Amino acid sequence: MIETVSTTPYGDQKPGTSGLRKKVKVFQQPHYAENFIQSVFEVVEGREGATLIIGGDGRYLNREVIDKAIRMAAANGFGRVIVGRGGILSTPAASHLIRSREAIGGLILSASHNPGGPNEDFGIKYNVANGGPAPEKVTDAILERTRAIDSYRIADAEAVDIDAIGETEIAGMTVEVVDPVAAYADLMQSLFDFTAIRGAGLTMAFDAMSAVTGPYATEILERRLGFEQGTVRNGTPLEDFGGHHPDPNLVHARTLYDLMMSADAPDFGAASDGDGDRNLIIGRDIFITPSDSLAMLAANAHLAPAYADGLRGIARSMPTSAAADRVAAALNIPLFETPTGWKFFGNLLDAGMVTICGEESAGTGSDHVREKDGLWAVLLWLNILAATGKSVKQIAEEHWARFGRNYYARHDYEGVDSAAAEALVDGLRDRLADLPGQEIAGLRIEAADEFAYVDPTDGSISRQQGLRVLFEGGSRVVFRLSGTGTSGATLRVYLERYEPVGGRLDQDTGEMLADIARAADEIAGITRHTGRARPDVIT
Ligand code: VG1
Ligand code: CO
Repeated sequence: MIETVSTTPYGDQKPGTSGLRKKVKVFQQPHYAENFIQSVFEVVEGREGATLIIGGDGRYLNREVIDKAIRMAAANGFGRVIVGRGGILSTPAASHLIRSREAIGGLILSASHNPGGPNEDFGIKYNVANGGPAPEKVTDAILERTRAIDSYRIADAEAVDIDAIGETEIAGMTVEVVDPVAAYADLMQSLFDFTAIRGAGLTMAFDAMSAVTGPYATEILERRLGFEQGTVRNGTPLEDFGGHHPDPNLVHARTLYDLMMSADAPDFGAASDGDGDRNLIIGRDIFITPSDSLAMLAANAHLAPAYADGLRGIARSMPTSAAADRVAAALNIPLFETPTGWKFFGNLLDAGMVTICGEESAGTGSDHVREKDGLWAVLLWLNILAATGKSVKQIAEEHWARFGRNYYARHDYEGVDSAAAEALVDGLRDRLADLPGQEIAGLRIEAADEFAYVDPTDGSISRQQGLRVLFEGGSRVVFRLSGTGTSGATLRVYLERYEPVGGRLDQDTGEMLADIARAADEIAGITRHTGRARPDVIT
């Protein structure tokens, strides 16, 4: 039986950089999740009889919302829901399932790298038929629906058993529970030379951070590639990620970092985030910044079977360093600069204009799916190590010797008062035009602007995507506010300094960026506006 339930709109359901993210308590308000899911379904044209993928990162509330989403899908006319067993699907695995099962879209339940548990974060993201995050015109339409919604539809049925593989019926719709790992692991095996990796005798440590990649990494790294048992650490997904932030950076993956800097370091260290789309790469005795990782992967991708014919182009988000630009120039392929968030890469990938994409926030991926993909990046690195016989450090040093080095760091100021953060950004926006020609902290400003993006495939325009200040010599600082936080504002300050070939290529990143950090504070008045003397997180 289908029920129509009356409801009233919530005013705070605007999807951010990557879906709707809120505190669990917010999602637990009456009809909160239902309102959003109904609003999503109403903008899905052609949903009658269509297939929908549903899965999440296993965090607190995952099962409850999946149960609602399945019953609502049945009441909204979908023909089939495919759900990962236990409600588990990593974000890249969900993207792959949408594509391979020709689904009309998918609901991914995750707040990614944000912590989980009853007092932490939850999220819902809708991906479209290409497997990628809904583009802005879709998220805008969803937002509009959330503001007008007065009822939602749900099947009044028993919860479906999502722990047993197989098919059941609910209110005329088929629910198919699938192994969340198998199809994804097969896809990875089709892209990379597993035999070479297996035979290379490499050792590694993978930190799954008690999040969704545990079962994927165990199957691929330990079972299919033969890395020794215990290679995957924190490999069981927990509802609260063991109380940690499942954010693979030098702060939250500190144990892995310390291991990789110690005498016991294996050849290769990596970690992924809550929903499996991010990656952290650390070689023995060397941390690779995500921006550098993108550039190094692009420069060496042809060593893996799937990319043997070369790349069509590279795309990176604007705040990501320009290291990849130099690789694109050397390969004589185009480089696209997009706003932050994976949704902007989808059109370029669909149009065949780029093969590899990346973001400074530890996201890298390719045209094999339409999401960033943590394990994919790990496997491409392993394939490159196996094919060259070189260490991570060698690959990095040779890369810098050939292309120069983009020293890079991001400084995050978290939980800042929203009004203060807005005032900082608005104040700086007003002064942008006056900055060129000024000298600040010994650096001469060459240009300053606010980034806007025109999508080359459909002409759609996205404005206000970050303030950037460029210094003479190729250094720069970028300021933007996070669109994934759930309390207050997070100010992100992206610092970059280019050292050309023959320059100082083996220096400490913090020291090389010190003057740019000082300039950033002077230009934007970070301390004055936020009251903070230093960032909360440096990645
Ligand atoms: C952050 C990152 C962005 C990434 C997004 C989603 O967004 O900066 O690069 O695409 O998170 O990643 P923001 O607006 O907070 O800066 V994930 O792993 O949360 O899906
Ligand atoms: Co993520």
